[in-house]
Amino acid sequence: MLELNLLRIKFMMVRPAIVSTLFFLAFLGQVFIGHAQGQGLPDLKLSDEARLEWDTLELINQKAQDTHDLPERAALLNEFIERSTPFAKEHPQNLNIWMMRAEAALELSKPNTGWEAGQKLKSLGAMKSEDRRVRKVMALLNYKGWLNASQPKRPEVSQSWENTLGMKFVAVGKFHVCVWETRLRDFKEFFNATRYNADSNMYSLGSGGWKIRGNTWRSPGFNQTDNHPVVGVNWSDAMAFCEWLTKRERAEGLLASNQKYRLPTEAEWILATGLEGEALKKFPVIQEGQLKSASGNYAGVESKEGNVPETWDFLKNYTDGFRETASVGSFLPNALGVYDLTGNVWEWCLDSAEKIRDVQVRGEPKDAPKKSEKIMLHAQRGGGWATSNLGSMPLDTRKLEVEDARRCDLGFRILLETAEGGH
Ligand SMILES: [Ca+2]
Repeated sequence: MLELNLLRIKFMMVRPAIVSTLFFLAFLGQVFIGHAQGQGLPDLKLSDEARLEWDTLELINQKAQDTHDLPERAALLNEFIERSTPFAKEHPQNLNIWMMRAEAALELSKPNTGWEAGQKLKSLGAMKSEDRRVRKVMALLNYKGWLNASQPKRPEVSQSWENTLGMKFVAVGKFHVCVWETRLRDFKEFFNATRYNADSNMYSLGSGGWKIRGNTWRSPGFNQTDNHPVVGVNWSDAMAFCEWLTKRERAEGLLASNQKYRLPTEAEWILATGLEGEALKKFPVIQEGQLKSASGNYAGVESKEGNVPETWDFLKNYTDGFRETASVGSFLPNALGVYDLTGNVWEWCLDSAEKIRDVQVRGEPKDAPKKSEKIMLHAQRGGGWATSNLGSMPLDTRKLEVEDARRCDLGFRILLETAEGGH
């Protein structure tokens, strides 16, 4: 009996501790759940309509957090940013909305949205907050350089520019040209955002020569890192990439309405070489039938070790060390700071040319008269890793091909155009 009483006394003594522990755990749970749902931060009283809109926005955001499908997540976060814009404008004192916009902007790499959210969060005292989530967001905005006092700049004439994909551009006259060929990482961003299908009819090299082997830009028949140039994309794929990127950066307010990405014309491509006239014929330097060393990534001796036919033609006295593509910028840039205009991958240009070709009428015997048809060709410049013909290397040479051609030595470079007018 005494023992039982003692136990009871002990229990009486520890009971307050148990109760307070339970309260504490419940409190932690609230905080945790609150954070997981994007809440847990001070909020202002909202009208019924605004509350409903807030719940809807939170639902979209939560759906984004719940999905593991990256393009779907990006689409939902984009939808969240778009839909929350009027709410944020009407409730500028609402810390929650700016936190969620900042987080979405960080994930989607949207500097303008991130900059705006950062400014609002600062004015709402976020710099002094002890909340870990707020501190983390502020640190990330700071790390990205989005907390600076001035708004992110648009590309300006004669100044270099880096876009939201981290593609670097130099100013050449009135336009900006990308210093690199479009990288695999850039095209992946496009694919992830749009699920654009560029998968069919790609010609790749193998022991039987150039054939359609079911390879794609993701898997061109050799290894590529994210910094290698994308290959196996046709003219329309390149144009679609430019259109997507223009739309994305205009929506961000980074491009003016008169600025857009596109393929360079051949004339613009030549301007990017920094050379003109006869000088174009003399570059890359070929002396006594041999290519000067370190001229670029062409089909040197190393290319023979790749997946190529036995009769593979290669440059017997040239070795550049890259069996297939080289990561962009592996060779020295030209005087304007542009890389790989000689070699690595052929680059699509905007220019087109019509051609009449004779085709056999289906079902007719081989010696029957052929039918003439008009086809549209597009220009390519620069030579590639599979090029061994010295005649097609000089900067003034062009190659014409149908727009749906996809090859494992063919990619593209983009430029940013600024037309007259606009705002
Ligand atoms: Ca090579």
